[in-house]
Amino acid sequence: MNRLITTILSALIIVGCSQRAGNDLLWITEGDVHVDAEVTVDASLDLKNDGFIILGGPKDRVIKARTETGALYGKYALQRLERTGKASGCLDIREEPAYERRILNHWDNLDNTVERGYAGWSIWHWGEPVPAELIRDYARLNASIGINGSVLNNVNASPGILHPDTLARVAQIADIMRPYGIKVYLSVNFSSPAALGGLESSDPLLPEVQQWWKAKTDEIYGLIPDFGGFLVKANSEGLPGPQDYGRTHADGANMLAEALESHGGIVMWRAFVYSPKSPDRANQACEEFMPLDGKFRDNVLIQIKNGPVDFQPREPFSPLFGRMPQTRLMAELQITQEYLGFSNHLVYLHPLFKECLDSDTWCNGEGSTIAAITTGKLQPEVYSTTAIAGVANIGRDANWCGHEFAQSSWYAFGRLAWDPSLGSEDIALEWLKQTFTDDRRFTEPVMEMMMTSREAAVDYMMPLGLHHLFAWGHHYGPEPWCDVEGARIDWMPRYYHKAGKDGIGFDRTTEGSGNVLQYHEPLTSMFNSLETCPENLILWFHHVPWTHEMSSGRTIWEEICLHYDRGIKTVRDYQKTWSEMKPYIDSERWEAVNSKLAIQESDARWWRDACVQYFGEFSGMEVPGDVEKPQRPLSELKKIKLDMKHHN
Ligand code: GCV
Repeated sequence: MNRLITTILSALIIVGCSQRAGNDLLWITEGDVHVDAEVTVDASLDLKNDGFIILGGPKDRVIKARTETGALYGKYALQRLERTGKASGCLDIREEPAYERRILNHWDNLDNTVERGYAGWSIWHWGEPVPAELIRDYARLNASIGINGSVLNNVNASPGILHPDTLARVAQIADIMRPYGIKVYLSVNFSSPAALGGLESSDPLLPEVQQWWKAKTDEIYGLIPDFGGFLVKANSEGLPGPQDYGRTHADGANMLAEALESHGGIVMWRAFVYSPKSPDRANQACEEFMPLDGKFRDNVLIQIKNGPVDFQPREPFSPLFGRMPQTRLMAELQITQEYLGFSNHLVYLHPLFKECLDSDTWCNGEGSTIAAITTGKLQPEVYSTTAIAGVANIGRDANWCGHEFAQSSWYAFGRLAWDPSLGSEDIALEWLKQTFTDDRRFTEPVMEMMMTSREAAVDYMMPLGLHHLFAWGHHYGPEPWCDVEGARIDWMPRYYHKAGKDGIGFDRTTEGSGNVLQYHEPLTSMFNSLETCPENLILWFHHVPWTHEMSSGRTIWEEICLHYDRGIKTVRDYQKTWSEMKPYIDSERWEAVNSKLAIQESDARWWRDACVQYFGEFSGMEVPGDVEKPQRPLSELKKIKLDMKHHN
């Protein structure tokens, strides 16, 4: 299938809208009344941001909005209702987005590789003719789920992104996306004044550096009047930042914020930092950022990954969310499956995203969830703007995301950013009906697969709070034994599980790294005590003997074995279910998913074989009789070298 046709099919698949094809894809632009409704745009309407109202029955349907983009969202919403069989009666709907800025972060490089991207080259086609149709389709897909911002390039940013030639290209992309309500943002390299501008330093307190950023920002707004702002990764993983000059994150962020302020732009300053000297990586963001609370300008948001380490299959929420009450915070979720089997594994991520946003930080008593904090509900006076980011899983692959079901996590991110209270099941069903069929013989069993898939991945990769058992670098398969010669201690996976003859798990209690103290009560006490710590995080917070008795009455060793076994069996159940789904969808997509499930099942066994045998050597205990035994010897598994570069 050629790219154009598959692009169109995919577009129809995700938004589930018009059945028309070809250039008709532009049906949703202003003036095109595809939905059977009277559309009114009235700036005086009492609606927040790009909200909308849908009223009336099928014969007298009305969509009202304050903005053109709001009207567009109303049309998409009505089409979604039509396609999912919910538009037959009289509607009385009023929707306003929970977050003002709903942003995809692309980790795309100017050489068209995508860091942690598993769906092919960058869709921006840097250095090649602008793929206008492709970008239009991308924009339309995003608009259909309410996404209104795209950071085009990798947070590991090349100074070259701010070169005038590149900016001209960025402006072309912005022009294509504007009719769909999507603003363009850029990741910037903190040393750009020196690296690109030829200045001697990039010290944020030097007037010439401030002037350089101001001039550069003015240049960008000259080309892109609605430019969204900058995303910055600074003093993290070797990238430059204000600390190189003895300055703070606040000094750096505020300098950029000042340059953007008069244009209405924002700075999203990432809290993903860790210093090799600090004993617990999970402590480091709080240690570095808490002292800066209240010191950031109004147009700065601190962008925090959902967990304190790095997008693991399960982490507790990052305690930083509850520790900066005077600062605007936003969550960074990862849609691309860096630690979840790339685009080979079927893992529907809405449950993971929702687990984070629903987490109660207790920073202001019960109900201080991450959603309540970051949507500004808890402290409206602090939140002059609100935002949420998802690291994109999009590339040039015909199906956009590498796995047919990986689209569902892109879709889910957009729906969640619009309304974090929506349930995982509702979104999965919506997506299935629009993407495949509304035949219940298909949607019911397949939704069950989607709904259990995140937990299955946790089971067969890193159950019970285990984390970062990957080889350094590729983050695909298991290497709990991984020691990188000369590597810094905190990059060694053994550092994270601490398995030894005495037991397993990372002691983050008050007797250990003290990480529990970064949470508010009653969470500190709950995580600190072995009796009350949730078992699905036990090895995150505690180091326990192999014989530690779990609530099931079994030992932790037995539970580890059982979880790996359960993960494999769940994937086998998916294979069985999927084999029965053939009659309901086209053979091409059926085959594609089927072959990926075979990889997933084999990978799940690989994880089990590696982890159970490796940990078994420490525990000295036998695999329980009621689980399948590991198959491939450890010596063989240790020889597996994945041919994958750090980038892509
Ligand atoms: C973009 C992890 C990933 C890196 C990523 C980094 C980050 O370390 O492995 O690829 O870099 O997080 O989020 O900045």
